[in-house]
Amino acid sequence: MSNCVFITGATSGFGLASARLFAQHGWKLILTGRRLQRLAQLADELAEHCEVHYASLDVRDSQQVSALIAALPQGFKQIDALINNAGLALGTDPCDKANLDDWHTMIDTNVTGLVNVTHALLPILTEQKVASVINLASIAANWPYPGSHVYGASKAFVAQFSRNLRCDLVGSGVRVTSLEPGLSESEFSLVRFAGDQQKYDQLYGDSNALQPEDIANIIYWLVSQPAHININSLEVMPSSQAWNNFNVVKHSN
Ligand code: NDP
Ligand code: 8X3
Repeated sequence: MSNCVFITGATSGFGLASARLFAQHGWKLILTGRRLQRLAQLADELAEHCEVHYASLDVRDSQQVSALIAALPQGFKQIDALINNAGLALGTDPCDKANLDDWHTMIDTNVTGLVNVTHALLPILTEQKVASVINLASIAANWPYPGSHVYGASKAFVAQFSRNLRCDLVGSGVRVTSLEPGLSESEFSLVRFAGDQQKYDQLYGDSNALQPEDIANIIYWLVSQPAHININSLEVMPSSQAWNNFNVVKHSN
């Protein structure tokens, strides 16, 4: 019987690349995201490799999450891996110029949404002999940078939530990983820059950023580890990225 993976945010970037990779390996896919048409196209593309179930889902809505899981069709009720990937950053302005609605949206999606999906799927995951939860945190969970404020803090939640889940799930067969990527080229920055293609091109041009396929490979590797191994956290940057100096502001009289 094939394994089954549940992916949030499968319409783009890491989630979409993971769907393609897991399909190549013959996994059953449960693909979710808000853009239903993209999910339908992806399901069409992958149907020759594997069985696919897809459904529109806004992770912020806990009732939608539980209704979707209660309505999973036969053959998709046993889930071996959850990729908690749906998430976003909005804006790069400093905290005193940031928009409060953007802060709420990031918290609602990256924190509440991830918690909603995890809580709803844990009863299924813990029924499996071996299962994996891969939570998409970020380098922003570990390292501060200007303009990261709520985004980075929401990802720090994801990283710590992952460790705390491990404490309760130890011995259950459910492994949990906080995956913490750095600069990666996807629609992520188009969303963050409110669709500004020029800013997007400036950020990624010649940067040799990580690609969604790189992250998908890492996710597949994590999930494929033998049952006795739990990778607690994995931080990954492109070789072209590193930390910068501490900032010192000098005041002259
Ligand atoms: P993309 O913007 O390409 O993909 C984000 C996905 O999240 C989309 O499929 C989107 O689907 C989904 N999503 C957003 N909001 C919701 C919501 N409310 N409900 C359901 N789905 C939602 O970004 P990436 O693939 O790059 O990012 C994936 C994850 O990785 C995010 O959590 C991000 O924070 C994290 N990350 C990204 C990095 C990067 O540099 N790109 C680096 C480190 C971490 P839809 O709009 O159809 O709902
Ligand atoms: C995305 C990586 O550095 O833009 O999580 O915060 S970063």
